[in-house]
Amino acid sequence: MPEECIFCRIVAGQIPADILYQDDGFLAFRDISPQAPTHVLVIPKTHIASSADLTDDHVELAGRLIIIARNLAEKEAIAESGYRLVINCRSDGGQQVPHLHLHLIGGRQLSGRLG
Ligand code: DGP
Repeated sequence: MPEECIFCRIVAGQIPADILYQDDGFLAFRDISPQAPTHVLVIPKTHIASSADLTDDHVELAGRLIIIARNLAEKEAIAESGYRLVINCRSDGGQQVPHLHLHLIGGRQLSGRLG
């Protein structure tokens, strides 16, 4: 675990977070700076810096990430109205925290703009 990684520190329990879900491999918690009524981050517990660092060995991990977000959308009661799943990657993608995370954003009408 990189000592300086904020999300690894949340996984280790060194930084508090509003945790909604966890299992052996994944953690989901509310974003500290929510952009919508529901804004949850789903992360693998293992440190993977970005989606650009995924390999063929991560097919199951990448799939689980989306399924966990899908299940949380049900729990948050936004599945029917809809939501957005976003992965920012590296500098041009606007990634601020270099630990792979999937944003689950919903609970209001989101803009059609992607960038
Ligand atoms: P991104 O730009 O995709 O790297 O988004 C990183 C998100 O992480 C951003 O929406 C704010 C959130 N975030 C940063 N630090 C913390 C933290 O310490 N706790 C929580 N819950 N969220 C954080």
